[in-house]
Amino acid sequence: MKISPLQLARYQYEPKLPGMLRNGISEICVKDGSATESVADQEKIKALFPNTYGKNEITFQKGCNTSAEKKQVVGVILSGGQAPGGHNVICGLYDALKATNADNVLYGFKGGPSGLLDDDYIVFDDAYINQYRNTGGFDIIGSGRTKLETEEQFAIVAENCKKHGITALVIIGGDDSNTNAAVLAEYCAAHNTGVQVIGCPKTIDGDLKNEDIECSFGFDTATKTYSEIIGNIQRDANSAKKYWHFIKVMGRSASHVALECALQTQPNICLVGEEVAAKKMSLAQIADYIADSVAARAAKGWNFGVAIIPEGIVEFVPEFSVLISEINELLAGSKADAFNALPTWEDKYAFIENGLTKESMAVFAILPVNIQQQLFLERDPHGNVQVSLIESEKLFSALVKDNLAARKAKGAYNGKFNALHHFLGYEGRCAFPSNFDADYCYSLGYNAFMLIQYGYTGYLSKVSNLSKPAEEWVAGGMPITKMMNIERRHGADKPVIRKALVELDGAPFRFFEENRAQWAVDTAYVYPGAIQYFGPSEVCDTTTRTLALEKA
Ligand code: FBP
Repeated sequence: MKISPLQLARYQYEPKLPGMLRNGISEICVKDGSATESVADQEKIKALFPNTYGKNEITFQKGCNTSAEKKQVVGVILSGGQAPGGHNVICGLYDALKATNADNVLYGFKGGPSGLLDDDYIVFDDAYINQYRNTGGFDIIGSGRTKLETEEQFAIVAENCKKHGITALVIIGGDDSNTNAAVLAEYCAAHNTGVQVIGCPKTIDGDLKNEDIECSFGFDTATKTYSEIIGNIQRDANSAKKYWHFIKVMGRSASHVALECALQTQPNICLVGEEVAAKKMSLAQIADYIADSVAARAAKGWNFGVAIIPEGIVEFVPEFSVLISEINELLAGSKADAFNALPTWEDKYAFIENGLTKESMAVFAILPVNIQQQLFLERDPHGNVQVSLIESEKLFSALVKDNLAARKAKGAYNGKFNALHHFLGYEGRCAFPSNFDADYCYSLGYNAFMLIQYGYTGYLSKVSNLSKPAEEWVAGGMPITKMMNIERRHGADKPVIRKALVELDGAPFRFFEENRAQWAVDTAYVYPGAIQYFGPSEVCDTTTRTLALEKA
């Protein structure tokens, strides 16, 4: 296999651990913190997790290692979408495990949670691990989105662990995967399987965070990668001065990625789904807001600009989410077959017109035809519209175009509007991890092993104080149940980790809000450039604006 010079150079990078984990395994001990409560619904969560609820938070510190000496056999999986740094979590876990006892063994289950069910695995050794140090991607063992949530599945997992003598599992995933890790931990404790379960917080979306988990890994690298491209596009726009670029960025639900990219690049427009929902903005109002910027810039002779659109935006537009539920209802069960059998789009349109309420039909009618058709093309396994596949960047540019045409007809606008569209998603998920993500992930993995070694289960590997240099980071663990509440999912009450949405009274959004009016009309672009791996610390090691503002 041919290896790029950068990959070779990255093999030599030594990820930085928190100071307290640097003294060698024999000098890491536990400092007990206080007992925890779930963020809400305490009684219900406690009843559902009788064996793992309410445990103490812990931190590690320098001191004599008092953990039991026993051979450890550990399994690990990657779960969900790729996020830069996943390989380093496994490398950190492996290094801590081997440093503790050379006879310890690490199994990697392939293809995500399904690997645990199918008993599809590899056993890591130095040669294999070394090929993946400080690299992007999840290809070390692959990932998948199978959900581990039923008792039958847990029994299979326990059986497979028993077969290999595995006494601990590390689940590297987002909010859903860590919710399932907590349920699995409870199952294992209740059934005396002898298997500990530890989670690690992953997702580029940045929506697995709270007062304890300052950020999920991958968010730093992904947003830097997108911001580099957005900056490049801004510079092109400012050079050619003839296009408006509508750039959709990933983030299935929350708008953290869009907001962080806006903080890094200062575009003319950035929509934030959480604000749209809070203000109950309609599609027409959003289009009007963007068109105001286009018109103001056109008045200065600038017929160019950049707008960032979060992937999950449409679900935050109240009238659009009502439309989606009505469409889901309209095509429920066998009705979808009747719809699909209709020969022409005109016939289908009449069917839709007949089935939607007057209000939803009014929303549907203003959508460009390609978006209307997208709403009826792609369905998920439950038969629902796949909102993330809607080309919202094209939707909003089309609505803005109509809005500007109406202004032109009234003599209120005299500019040009040529739009180009981009979707930045997969480009960022497997980038070489930034130094921050390389260090953070390695520390999460290393720390996960320390939690295992000290016998914890149902805990999330926690590394905090992240806006400071790695030397000052704080390593420890937090019971996953602390992050849980009860939510309605698929018609039933479920204990889940609460998803972190953008807080409109939080410092990152407030900073954006204070500046965006100026960014909308001026050309205040910032060009972050590519992620740098070697060079001065302020260029290579600084993390996100979101974290800096939150911790300022
Ligand atoms: P996770 O929540 O699993 O980390 O995945 C997030 C994400 O990258 C979203 O931003 C995006 O909507 C989605 O995955 C895409 O999923 P897929 O890889 O299945 O196409």
